[in-house]
Amino acid sequence: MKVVRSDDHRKHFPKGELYGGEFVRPFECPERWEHIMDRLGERGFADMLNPDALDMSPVRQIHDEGFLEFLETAWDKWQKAGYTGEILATCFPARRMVVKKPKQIDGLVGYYALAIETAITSGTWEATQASCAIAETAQRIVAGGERAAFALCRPPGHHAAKDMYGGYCFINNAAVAAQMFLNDGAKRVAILDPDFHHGNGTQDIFYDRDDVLFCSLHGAPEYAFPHFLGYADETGAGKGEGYNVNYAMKPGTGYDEWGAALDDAIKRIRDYSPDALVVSLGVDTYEKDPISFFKLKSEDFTDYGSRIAKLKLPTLFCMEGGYAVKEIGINTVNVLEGFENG
Ligand code: OKP
Ligand code: ZN
Repeated sequence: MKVVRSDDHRKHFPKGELYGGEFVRPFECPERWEHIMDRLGERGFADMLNPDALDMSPVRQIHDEGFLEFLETAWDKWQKAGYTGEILATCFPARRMVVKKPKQIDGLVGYYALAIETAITSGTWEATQASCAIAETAQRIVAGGERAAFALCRPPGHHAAKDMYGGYCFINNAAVAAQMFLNDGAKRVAILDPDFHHGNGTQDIFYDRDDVLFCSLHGAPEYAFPHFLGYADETGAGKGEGYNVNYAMKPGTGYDEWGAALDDAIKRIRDYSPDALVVSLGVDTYEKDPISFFKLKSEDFTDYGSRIAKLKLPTLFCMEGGYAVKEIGINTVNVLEGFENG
């Protein structure tokens, strides 16, 4: 399958992430991308291309205009405020406060952030645009008739909501790609999100819609980031009722239980009979992932790739998380190979 990738991801590399009360080197780091590229090369994925220029029109269908303007101008405003560090939120509209958009940059950051670990730097907006352009280009490849394509997006996207960034995500690449399939004439699109974390952004974007089915397998919010969304009783609203499916699983969940949830999601997707499938491919379900608590082994990734292939749908894989950097390439490419041979 074709791989879309861009060196521009390197423009986003914050020095720090607030984790356990300390500034640590971010888990979401450029070497993740390098390891995936190396493994793709080793396994003969030779058909690699750079993305076309970003088309902002489907991005505007997914995200709020004020939010996009914020992402584009935040670094400038931060500089003008005289700050010398990276942009981090420090204050949020918490319970019983007023959710009105402030004018000053610290206020704006808190208004548009959903978490504090994710820094914005001078190159973040450029890298974010490149990441989304990758998803768009890969979508065009699949819409053009290829069985599948791999969008090696970095930064990831599934935590980015209509008007919020966080969890290392700024623009929701998978959601933009799903919207593009609909724009191209698809009646229905399914998004499967096997990343360890709940795809709160994708859920937010499509919650009241019946043209996108969203199925997420993730660490239960009682125990895992993003902590405040992702319960099983979140099933959609209005005409979207029934088109949001959350499989929230406990610490220590292994492949037997996880695979059973995947099979259920696959059945839901088959019953929905979509015209295309977008996979938010995070491999942080791996047993050695440093920030997650599922227990998948490397061979399980191959197996689940082949189960996804059984849907026989035009399929776009968008890269999301995975922080066991040494094994990220093996696990990611295992899914793609399982799919190709499945
Ligand atoms: C992004 B993606 C754990 C802190 C978690 C944020 C994780 C973002 C994951 N104690 N911090 O879904 O892989
Ligand atoms: Zn994740």
